[in-house]
Amino acid sequence: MSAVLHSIAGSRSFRVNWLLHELGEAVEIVPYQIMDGSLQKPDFKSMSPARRVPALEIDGRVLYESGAIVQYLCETRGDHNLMPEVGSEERAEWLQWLHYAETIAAGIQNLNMQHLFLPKDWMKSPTVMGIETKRLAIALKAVESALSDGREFLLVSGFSAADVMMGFTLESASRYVRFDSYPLTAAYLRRIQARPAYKAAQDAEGPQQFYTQDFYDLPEQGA
Ligand SMILES: N[C@@H](CCC(=O)N[C@@H](CS)C(=O)NCC(=O)O)C(=O)O
Repeated sequence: MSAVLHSIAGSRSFRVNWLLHELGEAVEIVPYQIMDGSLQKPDFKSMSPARRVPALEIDGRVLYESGAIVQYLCETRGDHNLMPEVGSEERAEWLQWLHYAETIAAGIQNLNMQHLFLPKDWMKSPTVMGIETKRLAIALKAVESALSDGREFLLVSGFSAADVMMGFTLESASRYVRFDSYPLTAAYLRRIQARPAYKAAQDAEGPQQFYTQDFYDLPEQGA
């Protein structure tokens, strides 16, 4: 039986979708939208207590935290090079990148709320937007710095599931922070977007529907 991924196109569920494609695992995608109330339906709430995607039905269970799902898939699916073994030199670094993707994602989520989801301008805070943009820019420096030794992916040994956690996250970050100051990160993002499994996963979930601009500038202070 194929895995069933409850997903919003262009959201964190893309991590799971992409990893399943990298692993060559069959997946059925059930689409949701962030603002249409579909995440509040009883069937979905019983699978994901925070009412968020991804939720993955797999191996007779439901998992609902993207980093945990990525690690679970790496641990339960054989024949891949997506995870350094426990005790190996790169294991700690891999785990750190896996979870650091959520540090970056949390900043994006705060900016999504301000720029996209608060319906009235008076609800938005230019101060919060400015602070969160700065914090996101600072968090991105770790990625640029890691890539400065010439490595192609987050681990020196090559592509891994840490890149799967980070990849979509950087794509979203580039809507709020200009990557001109992060040239290595921009090139890294292009490398991972060129992977056949990344493209196949995008085709499987369809176009994202909440960003309507490539880049969101900060509002004028006092506007
Ligand atoms: N830490 C969780 C975060 C899940 C999450 O916040 N997902 C977002 C999409 S990227 C969501 O479903 N948001 C819906 C909402 O906040 O109502 C994970 O990585 O799975």
